[in-house]
This record gives sequence, structure tokens and C-alpha cells, in this order.
Amino acid sequence: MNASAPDEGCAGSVRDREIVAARVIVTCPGRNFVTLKIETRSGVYGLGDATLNGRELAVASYLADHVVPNLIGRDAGRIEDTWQFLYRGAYWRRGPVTMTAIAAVDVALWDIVAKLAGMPLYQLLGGRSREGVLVYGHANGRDIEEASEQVGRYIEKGFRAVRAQCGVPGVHKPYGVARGKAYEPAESELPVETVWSTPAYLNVVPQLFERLRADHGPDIELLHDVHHRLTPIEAARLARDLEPYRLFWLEDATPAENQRAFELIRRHSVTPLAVGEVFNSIWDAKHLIEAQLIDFIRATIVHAGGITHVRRLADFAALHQVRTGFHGATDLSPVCMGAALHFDTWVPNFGIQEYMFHTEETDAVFPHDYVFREGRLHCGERPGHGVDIDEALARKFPYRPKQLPVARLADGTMWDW
Ligand code: GCO
Ligand code: MG
Repeated sequence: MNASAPDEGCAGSVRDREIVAARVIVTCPGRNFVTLKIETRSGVYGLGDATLNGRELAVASYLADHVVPNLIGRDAGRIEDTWQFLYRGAYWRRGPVTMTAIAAVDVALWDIVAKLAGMPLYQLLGGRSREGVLVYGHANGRDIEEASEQVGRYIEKGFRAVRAQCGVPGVHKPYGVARGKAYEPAESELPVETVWSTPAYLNVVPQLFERLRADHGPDIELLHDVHHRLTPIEAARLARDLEPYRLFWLEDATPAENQRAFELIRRHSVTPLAVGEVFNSIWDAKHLIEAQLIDFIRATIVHAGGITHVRRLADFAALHQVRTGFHGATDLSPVCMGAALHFDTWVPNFGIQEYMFHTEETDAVFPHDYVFREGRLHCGERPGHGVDIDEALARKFPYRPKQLPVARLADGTMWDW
């Protein structure tokens, strides 16, 4: 498709929208991020996040070597056609690397079209459905005491929903518990080895939530992430044990490659279930949604093919009263967060948005206009998704290889991290 096609649409002319350049920017302001910048003949550019934690350079190469050459000369306004071209055209479908690369292009194009139309992105999607986006923060502690204090600090900051994780007696380097100032799992060049014990974990988590309800009362929304560690029947037991504490959700209770595994959990418990941060496609969630085995879908714009695909997923979920609860860990860049907040501001079946704070260096490299107020994030009114990149500053933070940890049982058996 080239710029000599007849003029169409209202967001600039086809000539204005012609893609003249696209570049991949890799930077490490505290952690690694991959960003795609697409430039049009009009001078208007768009940004898309392409970060896949621990596998960043695979997406950078996929984009630079295999996608960018296809973009030059295309009409940035043909967002759907470009999505289909990259998805169907590659022949090799789905998978985290492919879908993250497609997402980066897709979000950059939505950003360009919204800027050319002079509209904040949520307006282009269908307009505002709510005044702000309910977010949950991450409290954690080495033990129950410390985790409860941290939940208190989040409540003081204005959060209405808090995820809580705590250390597990006898477990070395437990998931979700900070060892430094902030929790950041991708901490070394080769994976850190952690040790896992299901019995110790199943023992401590109900005690944690009993304490949190006693300390903080019935109104604060509480969430917990199992991070794929349990078998379906163990997950069913935990979900049932947690019922008295009325969680907002129990996340990734068991791995979901086998979507039917969730039938077992559902049979035993009414604790709401969330899953999907590692999903790349609507197909990963099809049975989970159709059979109403989950309550929240956590697929995220950056890893599931961008706004174009996640919109399809959210609409499908809405048919089954499943709400969105997008992943928003620090390994998703502010560019993804900006796009997600515009999406959350529009999507009718919104549930909640995860929100971890980025470092000051990250915020400086990615200037943005979203703000936190009274438990909610508010996207800005600037045209596009409202997140930019300071390329000169980004260059001062070169890529540093980092991988996510792995987990083993006490006898050395590999487990799910
Ligand atoms: C979450 C996630 C993260 C992931 C991380 C992996 O719920 O926020 O589970 O903590 O582990 O995004 O890159
Ligand atoms: Mg998670």
C-alpha cells in the first residue's frame, strides 16, 4: 500500500500519513525498554512499546530486520490493514515476540492517527466511559507484619485497591517480595535461582489475608498473585481458603496453557479469578472466557498485538461478563501504560488496571501526561496516547542484559517461576 492511493479519512491527507521512517530504540533507564518510533511525511510520529522482559533484543531484531522494511511507504492511517498484513503476512502466527512486535507498530499507528486528528486516543476509540481508571498498587513484605504495614502505606497514598504478597517461611527469594528499594525481578544477567515450597505457601497466604482484613477493614480491595505456582486442585483449595477475605481477584492461580484447568478451580470456589498476562492472543483465552472460568482478563496491549487485537479480546470478554484487568508491571514501559490508560478510559467492560511506579530515570526518558489522583489514574487530553521519548536522554542508558529468575523445588526440580 503506498501513498499514491486515493485520499481517505479525516486524519491528515494520505501524503501526510505516509510512513517515511521507523526506528527501534533500546534503552535502560533502571531497566530495559524497547520502543518503536514511526515517522510520517507530515513530521507527526507515533510511539509503541515493544518490551518483552528478559527477551528484549529478540523483539528489537524482529522489528528492525523483518517489520520496519514493510512499513516504509505505507499509509499510517490503515491501522487494521497493517495489523492483518503483519499477522497473516508473516505466516508464522502468534507467540510473544511476534505479537509484541505487532503491538508496537499498532500502538504507534493509533498514536499517529490520534495526533493527526487532534484527539486524545480514548476519543478515537469511542470516547470516555469513566472519570478515571481504578488502579491497584503492589504491597509486599518479608513477612505478614511488613506486608500489612505496606498495605497501610498504599491506603495512605490514596489507593483503593492493593495487591499483597509476603515472604514464605523456608522459601528462598519468594516471588513478589522486594529485596532492594523496589521489587524488580529481572535483576541479573543470568537467571537467579529461587526455591519454592507449595505447602509452606498454602499455609501462609490465608494468614496474610486474615491479618490484612483485621488491620485494614472491609472496604479496601485486596488482590493476590500466585504467579502460576499451583496445580489446579491446589489452586482450588487456596481460592476456597481465601473466600472469607473477599479478594478482588486471585491471579494466575495455575498455568493456563490448558485452559480447562480452571474448571476445577471454579467448581470449588467463588473467589474471582484473573489470568492472562502471558497471553498473546484471543485464542489463549477463548475457552476461559466462553465457559466463564475467569472474571478478569489480564492480557496487555504490548504483549497481545496492540489496541487492535486487545479491543477484539475485550469485546469478546464483554459478551461473557468478563472484565479487563491489564497487566501493568514496571517492565511495561510508560508508552504501554499511556496507551492502556486511554483504552481503560474507553473500554465498557473495564475492571481495574495494575500500576507499579517506574523509576525517576524511566519517567524522565518517557515524559507523559497521565496522573494519579485518589486511587485512580487519569490519562491526559493531549492528542495521541500522551507519552513521548527523550531520545538524547535514552542514549545515556545503554542496554544491560537481564533475565527473569527461575524456581526450583527443594530437591532441585524445575518449577514455574
Ligand atoms: C504482575 C506480574 C509481574 C511479572 C513480570 C514479568 O502481576 O505484575 O506477574 O510481576 O512477573 O511482569 O516480566
Ligand atoms: Mg502477575
